[in-house]
Amino acid sequence: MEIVLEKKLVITILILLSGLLNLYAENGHSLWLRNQIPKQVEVICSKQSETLSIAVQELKQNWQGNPGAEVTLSIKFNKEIKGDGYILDSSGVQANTDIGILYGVYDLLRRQRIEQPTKELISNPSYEIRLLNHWDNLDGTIERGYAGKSIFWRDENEILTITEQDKILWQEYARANASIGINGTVLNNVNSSPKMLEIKTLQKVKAIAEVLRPYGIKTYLSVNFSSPAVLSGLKTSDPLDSDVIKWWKNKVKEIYTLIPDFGGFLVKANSEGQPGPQDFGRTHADGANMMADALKPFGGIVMWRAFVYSPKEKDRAMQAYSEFMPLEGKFRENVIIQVKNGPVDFQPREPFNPLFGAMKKTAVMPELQITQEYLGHSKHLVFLSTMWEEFLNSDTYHQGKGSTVARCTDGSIYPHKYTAIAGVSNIGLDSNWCGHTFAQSNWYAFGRLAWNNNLTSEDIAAEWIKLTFSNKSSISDFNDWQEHFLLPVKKMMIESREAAVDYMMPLGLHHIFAGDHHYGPGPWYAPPNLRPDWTPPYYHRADKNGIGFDRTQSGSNAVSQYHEPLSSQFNNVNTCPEEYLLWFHHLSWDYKMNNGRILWDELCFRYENGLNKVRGFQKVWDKVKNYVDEQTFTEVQSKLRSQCRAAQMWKDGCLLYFQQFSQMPIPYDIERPVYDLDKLEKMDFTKD
Ligand code: BDP
Repeated sequence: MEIVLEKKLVITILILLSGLLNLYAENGHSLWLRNQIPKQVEVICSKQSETLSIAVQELKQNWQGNPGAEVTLSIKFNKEIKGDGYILDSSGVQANTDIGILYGVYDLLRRQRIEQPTKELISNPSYEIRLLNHWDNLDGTIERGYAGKSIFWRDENEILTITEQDKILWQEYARANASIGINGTVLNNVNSSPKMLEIKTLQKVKAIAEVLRPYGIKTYLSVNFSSPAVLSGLKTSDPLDSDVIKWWKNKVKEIYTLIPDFGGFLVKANSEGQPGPQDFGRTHADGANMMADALKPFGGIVMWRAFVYSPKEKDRAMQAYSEFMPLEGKFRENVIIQVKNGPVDFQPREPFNPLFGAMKKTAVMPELQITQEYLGHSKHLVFLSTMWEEFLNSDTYHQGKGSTVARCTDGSIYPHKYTAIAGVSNIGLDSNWCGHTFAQSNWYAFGRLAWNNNLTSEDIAAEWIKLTFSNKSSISDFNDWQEHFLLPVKKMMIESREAAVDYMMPLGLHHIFAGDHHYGPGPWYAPPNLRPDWTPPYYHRADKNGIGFDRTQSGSNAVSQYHEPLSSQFNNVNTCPEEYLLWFHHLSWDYKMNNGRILWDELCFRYENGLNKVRGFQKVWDKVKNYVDEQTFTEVQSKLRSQCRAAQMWKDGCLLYFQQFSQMPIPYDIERPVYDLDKLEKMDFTKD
């Protein structure tokens, strides 16, 4: 008894100390789940399971409500509750499932920490399957990862070496995800190695799955379509070949023997050099259905990606729609077509992919990119929630006004057996998981939106800031903190994506990066041996006459892939929203904008505006020095400096390059460029 008491005392002292130290050093590892000194709570729970024990433990270790309160966790069926949803009321949490209870507990604790009163409420998830996609390779590298190496994979030759430290990290990962409602994870890159399906790799997946399971997280794998041939020496990987069908059936059985709750496969096929059914003269539906049939007896699903394009197509933005619409309705019910938010590729701004809303008879799930491949890696502060909100709220008009992407994918408009949403993860071994403290907000926002696609970015940002930066023990005056920290930081986050669009690719410009790293500016980048659709001039089309990609009826006619009235609206330069102007139109340099400026001048102003915004963010951050721990303060400050340098390079590089075509002066009230174009053209931007 005495020993137990002593232990408790030591732990309390440690927690107290860590609270005090919080302001001075924070490596960000605890994300939005920072320790607080708990108040006492009684938890009543009549059922037992690993998940419920976690729920009880979380309550006891984090309770910030009335001291000595009694909380009941009750699992009883209520038809108002959908899936893993829950009810919060004065007595505690009610749910249909254990994991629903855990989600309710996390919500309850979150509300206590952000001081949001817990009135009686029902919370049901918008999407049934809410997934992170890791683009992690078996050797530990991460495609488009900017926060260190993989938390799952390290060394292909020692795949089965699993340390206690690994397990602790996976558990922390699971807990963070569960706290925001994420319930699935694809453990490896969409450019998948066939070795992923080797038995020893699967044994490692089993070990990971065991750690994730109590937190309600299912594991999924990206698979390589040629696996039967490459891994087992079959003569073909043709999806209609009986040996191939048998191979996948056996493989699936093997997986489920190891991982009984395995989620299913994610497949990138016939895209960017990946193998697929078309290699054998078959369709995407043939390939997806073959796998779906193998998974069906076990309840598994296939997420088949629509990210396809070939150099022969006249407009890359049109290809997903052209290839997939004819297959509409030909997929099994456990196949979901996974579609990136935009028709090209996770650009700072794109209109929504026209497949959303158009595909009715086949389930479609959005794929968002949390890792900032095209938005400044982990160097730029860009809160992506506003971009996702814009996307989810985009009206497709397919079933009349109000047929938003959100409603077309979450089952509100088209009832399908499964609804899902995926986000490409930004997580790595960096101590703060995401490389940039503010990149954690993107992981957080993805989870929150996947749970509730009606949330606003304002609310999500406020929640995240409070959870991440407000340690009650260190804030003496909440009103002061709110005025001088919460509000300015939130404003900066909300404006950050639009700022990035302005300093990188305003007015509908897209994909004008220098090289494959997708970081700095490169409208000039066009090595002669590269596919044209992998070079910026393909997208910006700048010449003496003007700039922009003509996707109108007289151009590529991509506008025709949108439902009316969007199709006509985008087609007509007078009604096309300015943010998509150069996405859909090739316009002369002196085209008159709504505000009376000519296009060239407007472009100059936009770039300048983006840069000035980042300078403003630096000032905002400098002013909050006394409200954050020193480590976070200096790290973010230094990252804002590189973001500012990058914004300057973007502005100078793009304006000086496009000026060669416009032959017009940069307006006098705009700051002169500070970089030379020829230097920028030779620069390796990733080094800064
Ligand atoms: C692009 C990335 C590439 C990915 C590809 C994909 O540059 O690394 O493999 O998307 O989503 O954005 O398959």
